[in-house]
Amino acid sequence: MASKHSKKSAPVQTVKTVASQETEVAKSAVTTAVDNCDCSNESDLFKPTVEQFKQSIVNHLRRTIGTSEKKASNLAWWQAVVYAVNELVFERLTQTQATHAGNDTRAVNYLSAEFLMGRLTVNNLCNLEVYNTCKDALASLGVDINAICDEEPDMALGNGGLGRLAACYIDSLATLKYPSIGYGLHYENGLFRQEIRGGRQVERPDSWREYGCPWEVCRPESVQEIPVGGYVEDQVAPDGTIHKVWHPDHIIKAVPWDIPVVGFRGSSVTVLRLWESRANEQFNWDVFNAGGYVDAQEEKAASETISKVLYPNDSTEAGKMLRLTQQYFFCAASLRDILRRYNRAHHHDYSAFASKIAIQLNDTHPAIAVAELMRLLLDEEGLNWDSAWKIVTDVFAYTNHTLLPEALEKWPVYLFERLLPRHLEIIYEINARFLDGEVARKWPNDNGMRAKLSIIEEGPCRMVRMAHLSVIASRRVNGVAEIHSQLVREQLFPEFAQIWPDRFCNVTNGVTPRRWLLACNPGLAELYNEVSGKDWPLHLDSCAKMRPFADKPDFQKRFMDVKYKNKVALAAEIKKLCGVEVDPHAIFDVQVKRLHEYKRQHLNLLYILHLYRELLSDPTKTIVPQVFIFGAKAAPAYTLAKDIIYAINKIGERINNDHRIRNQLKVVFIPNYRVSLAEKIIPAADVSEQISTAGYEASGTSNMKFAMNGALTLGTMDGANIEIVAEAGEENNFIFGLSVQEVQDLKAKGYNPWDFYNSDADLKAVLDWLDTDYFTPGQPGALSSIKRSLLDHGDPFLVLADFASYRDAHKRVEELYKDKERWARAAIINSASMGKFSSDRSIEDYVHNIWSLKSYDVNNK
Ligand code: 26Q
Repeated sequence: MASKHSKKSAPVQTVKTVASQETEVAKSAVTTAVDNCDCSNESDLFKPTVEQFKQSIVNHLRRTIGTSEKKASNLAWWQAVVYAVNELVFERLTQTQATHAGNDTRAVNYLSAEFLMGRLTVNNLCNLEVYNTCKDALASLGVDINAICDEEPDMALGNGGLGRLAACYIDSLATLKYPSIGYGLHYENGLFRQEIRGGRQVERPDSWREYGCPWEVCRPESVQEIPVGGYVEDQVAPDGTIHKVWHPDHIIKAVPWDIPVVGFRGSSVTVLRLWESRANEQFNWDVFNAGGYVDAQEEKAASETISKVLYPNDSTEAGKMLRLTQQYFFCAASLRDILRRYNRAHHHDYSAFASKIAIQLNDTHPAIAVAELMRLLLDEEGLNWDSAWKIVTDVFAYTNHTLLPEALEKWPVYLFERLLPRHLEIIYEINARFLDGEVARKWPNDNGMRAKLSIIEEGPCRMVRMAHLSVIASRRVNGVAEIHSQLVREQLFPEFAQIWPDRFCNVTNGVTPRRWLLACNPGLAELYNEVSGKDWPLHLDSCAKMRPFADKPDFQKRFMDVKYKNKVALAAEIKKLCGVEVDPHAIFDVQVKRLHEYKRQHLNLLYILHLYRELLSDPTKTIVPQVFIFGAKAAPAYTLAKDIIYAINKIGERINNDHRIRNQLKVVFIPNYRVSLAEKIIPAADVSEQISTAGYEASGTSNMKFAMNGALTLGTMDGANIEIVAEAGEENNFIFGLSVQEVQDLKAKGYNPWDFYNSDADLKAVLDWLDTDYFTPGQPGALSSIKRSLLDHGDPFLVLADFASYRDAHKRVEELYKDKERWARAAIINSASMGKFSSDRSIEDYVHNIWSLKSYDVNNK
């Protein structure tokens, strides 16, 4: 497959061209491999034989990378595999783009500051149904596919749920053949790599493309120039009209890198376009000529800083100029790209713009795009305000992902004045028209309401409220689970919902079953192939066909054998990463997610302490062996979250080495939790901990992944947990704790954590334990901050209020686990009931309720 002419690629981070699409091999053969990944001949896509794939890999190894089979490192083998896969992908990409251009299709542009893609190799091989072809090809060369695929760094260009959701949606958009593109930032450093030293989190840079990323292609022909700073001049035209002229003081170059995302069975390819910031040499040249060599270098460094690093917070980073610059930078570049493509067909006639373009704002991070599109239409394209505003409000839609007040983005006005003076004027104008229009009509002369709904928050430091801007400019505003959408409508934006009742809707999140079942759990995928037929990754509802098997002992055994094998594999990984021996027969109880007080990892920890105390107080006591598995990164400045990580590690250390409890309890913290680890952990879980305070977790998405893979949910009635247990049955899961309403009532009444501390001896004992040096010998008080937050600081997330109920739920877990048949039955029913949580269903909801897209079969010729 490799072209005779394919060049040896230059080493690191250089511009790379697409490998030649010329193929040396005939396009006649079909794959010889049969298994769950390479299962169908459904697609019209060319599939190489094992021999052809082998040749392609070897050719790339020799000619693209410049090494030989004898000398090649695992990294080189991996690169060669990627280049071989790319030949299949790029051809499909070209066909997809030609189909869309030929039909002048309407497309969605998904704007997101984060895309947490993880690794792409196994996923792409599975989606192209050539995994086994590749495995056999490599085996015939004496190379193990697992070792090769483990070389791939994660693309960790996101913090957590929101970023991974964007990645799942791109996968579904490609699979469902909807014209679409993802736009984001090409961070040089993704989310930090977490090391644990002495039990504490240490952050290290993650340079995911240190040795180049063979999936991405630079597109120099689509570079954009992005102005920033400066001032606005009012120019009066002869007819008296005022023209706004922005004189920026910097121009930054936006360089696009494309990552093709291939749909299942190669249905179509969607592009993820990530913008890298570079200095504008031309612009700098003037400074240089004026004798400002050092200034020019400084400016170059400043420009290139923009896409250097992903902010590692999953809530807020208040008032950081660089963060606002990042947001503006990628939105401005993306909008120019959108306009350029639109104008190729429409020649600056904007009458069809809103019928061709939908733009989705993934939270408020890209909200500045609203002002930028207005600016482009008004100042550069010469539209009047009303026409421009009509277009904007027809095009944008906004997804809210959080109710936490501190996570609602606000930017100081003074930052806008410095960075985006013209955008600030436009925001003022949008605001004035809104307050004097909709607000004045509904609440005449009500200054309180004006202040409440204004985009500008008044005060000593005036702020721009990005959520208000997003709601006002969007045709749809959606939450990410039923309960969350209800709270968005009723509690976060009630007045906006009064003005525009039809604007608010729900789209419950989903996850791609290709990555989160087919690719990460081949054993279970094989069972689904048998029971549901091989199309289940496209129609996850068909997994319901497994439900009748839930009562059959032989099927239960097969299902639990798959789980057991996955647990054995995870146990080996835990040994490797943590040095802790765990028994795969024990309950694997897992909580993996960002560390946040509202997610309540410390509630889990309090229960572990309680269980440990029980074991110590009665040395003869026998329990079902349990392994508590954690994975979590904390925002680097979030001290309490880091203290909780420290506590998990220190408590784990003590428990794991305490022979008195006879290995009945183990606690492991797996460092550097990320997508590729999730793919190993989730298929091995028995219990999925989803224990946020009700009303705080917008949706959660790992809850869906766990249930799909046959874990039982131990959770609160929060986010998508509610919908998950509605599908899978409360009786097959362990629901506990206060409901959203009860949380609100308790808070309204005045919650006093001391009441719980004083009335529950058990709870008191475990909290007091934290003040001793039992877990941190010689350092009493090293874990006290957790206790303080729960008592002196008011326990804002009601950990103590839910403790007793959580403890009871855990006892139910133990009881059920003793009954192998009933547990197996519940696990099967959970997995078989997750059809709703395929991201394909979510995307269809977006398409029907928000985007109005048509899908297009991609021509293969
Ligand atoms: C904001 C400003 C400055 C710096 C960072 C940020 C920032 C970055 C990331 C704010 C929020 C995030 C991420 C939020 C997030 O991941 N939310 C989660 O979204 C998931 C997908 O909808 C939900 O399932 C989770 O419930 C929600 O917490």
